[in-house]
Amino acid sequence: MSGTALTEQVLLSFGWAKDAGVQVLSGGHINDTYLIDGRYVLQRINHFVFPRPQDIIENMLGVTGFLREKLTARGGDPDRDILQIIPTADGRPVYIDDSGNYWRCTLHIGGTASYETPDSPDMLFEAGRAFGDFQSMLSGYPAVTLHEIIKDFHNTPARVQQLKDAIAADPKGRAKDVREEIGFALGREERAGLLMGLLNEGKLPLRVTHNDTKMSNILFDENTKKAVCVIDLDTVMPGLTAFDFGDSIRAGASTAAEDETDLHKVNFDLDLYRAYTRGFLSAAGAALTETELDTLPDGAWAMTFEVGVRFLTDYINGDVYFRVKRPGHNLDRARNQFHLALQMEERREEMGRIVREALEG
Ligand code: GN1
Ligand code: MG
Repeated sequence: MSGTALTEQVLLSFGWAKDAGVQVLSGGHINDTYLIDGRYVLQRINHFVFPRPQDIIENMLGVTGFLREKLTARGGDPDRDILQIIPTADGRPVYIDDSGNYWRCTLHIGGTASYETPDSPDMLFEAGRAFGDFQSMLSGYPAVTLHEIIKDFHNTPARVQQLKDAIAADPKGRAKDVREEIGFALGREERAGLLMGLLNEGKLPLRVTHNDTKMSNILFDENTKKAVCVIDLDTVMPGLTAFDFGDSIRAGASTAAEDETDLHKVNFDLDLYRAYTRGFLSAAGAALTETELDTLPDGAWAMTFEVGVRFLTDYINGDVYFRVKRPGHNLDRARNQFHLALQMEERREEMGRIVREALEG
């Protein structure tokens, strides 16, 4: 998706000067993000991906307000520990420009940094603790009041169906070049249906989840390397614990970035997995059911496989969803994630054992 130029009108609407300092931040694959005067994070919400940006704002206001109270009550620093929406000069939570773009601003949290991959197992422990804490703090939030931001976001079988639709349409004639990857994906349909099956049978509870729990969605204190704040609340909505746990593992327990093309460098690291699992369960373990605990490793596999399916689908569709920086970028990402998913299949038993060991402390 190409960016939409940040106009003077947008800057003025938030009460900033026309010549405010604008720095482009390019971490995410979806929204356009800018740092203004080193103090504010301004984002244009991608309304191709998020057809109802207003719903994101409403979810975010509800959830951040709730978390602020919780954090304040336990003596935290709500200006640092949770995102804060900065309203426009006329007091609205979002600015809608003449072309219908939604612009949202949050306070930049100084002295922090985000990381694609962890520096150490301790950092992964911290990430686990932060996302576990996020989820357990929100366990009292009325999930039914949240909008479902993207329908079937982590419904893996629905994602496989979208791949099949892309193969059938094949708008760029690319399907013939990726037979092996397609075979990998379609050969795993049964496994892909496990979590949604348990949800539908009432064996897994629906919770308030973050749904994009990669490492880079946590801000760490630059000095202490402690997790400070969970960011990117765009996809907070009802979901499964296994989604949040799993997405972190896919992104954090790999020894390489998700678009690394040298697959020898892409390894599922059990020490990193253990560190995250310990952190996550230290904060959320007591609240989880036996079935949730049993299926955490399946969540790791499902999120890895699923995003691989989504990257492959987008490659076949002509790169219309995820931002790409080079030809074949989405295909590289898909291969990388499938490689990782395969390693998780081979280590499924050990992954389960580590969950149990982590619970024992
Ligand atoms: C997208 O934009 P970003 O980087 O926060 C995507 C996630 C994927 C992720 C893969 C709304 O997240 O689901 O896991 O890329 N977000 C959306 O890096 O589709
Ligand atoms: Mg995101």
